[in-house]
Amino acid sequence: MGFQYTNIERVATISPTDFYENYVKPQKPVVVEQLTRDWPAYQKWNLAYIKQIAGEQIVPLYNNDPVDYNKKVNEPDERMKMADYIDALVADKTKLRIFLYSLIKHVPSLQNDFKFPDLKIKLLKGLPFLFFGGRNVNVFMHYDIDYANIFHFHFAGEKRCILVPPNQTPLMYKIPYSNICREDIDFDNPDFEHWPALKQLRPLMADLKHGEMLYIPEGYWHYMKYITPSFSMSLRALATQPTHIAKAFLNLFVIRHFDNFMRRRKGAAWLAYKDERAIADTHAKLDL
Ligand SMILES: O=C(O)CCC(=O)C(=O)O
Ligand SMILES: [Fe+2]
Repeated sequence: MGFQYTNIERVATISPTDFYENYVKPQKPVVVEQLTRDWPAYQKWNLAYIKQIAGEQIVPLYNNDPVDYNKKVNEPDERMKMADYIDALVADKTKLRIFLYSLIKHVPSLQNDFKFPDLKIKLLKGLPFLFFGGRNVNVFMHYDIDYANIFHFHFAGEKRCILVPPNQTPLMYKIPYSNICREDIDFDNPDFEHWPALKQLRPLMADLKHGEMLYIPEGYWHYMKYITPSFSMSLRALATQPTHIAKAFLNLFVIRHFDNFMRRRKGAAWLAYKDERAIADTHAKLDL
């Protein structure tokens, strides 16, 4: 038995005001299917095109191994020429992912292919991050440390997105001082005996196709699975809810540095301590 998923709402198109009133204000996820129809990217962005214009770039790649205390958060596991990486993706020969990489900074012509849409919320105008992955490759469950609103556009294939609203965080076996949960939870096939709090979890789900955009509100947990080799672009807007703004500051300026300090000082013992606390804290809150 797996999770009981609720499908995320979908609209073909939406006016900026309706988007803001119906989704941003109530902090509700939605898929907008046709937002990119008039972008050059809708016609152009596929893996062959990226290989052609960015093939010579050396890109940072991540595997799905558990957190290693020797490594800083976000340090890449490998680097490769983009052309070789895309060949491996298409041939189903790699499990490596590109995560939070500003390919557009290195290949500025990509900027002409997309627009910053009017969604009545102020988008950060810095260059957006891209994410790539191969068939059946998943992105670990997390929420973004800065509690941003995320506008996640998908291209060149299909991807499954699982979301969990922030009010269900007490069920998530969250690792203290971080924005991830226990890495040994299999969200594709959850073991409810081992993780009893997850029985109460009610995640949301959307399968994104080429050109579709998923709105991920502030603090929402997200777990992704690339169904076919493909890539995504995330535009972002700063947190607007006062509690989220406060938590974002705390994360960025205090907690992150404390966690890195403790890793350096205590190494594996620090990670083991946090792993235990994730279970103890979750079960204590729920009387399990
Ligand atoms: O799709 C991915 O690889 C991760 C996307 C993500 O975590 C984000 O946009 O914040
Ligand atoms: Fe994220």
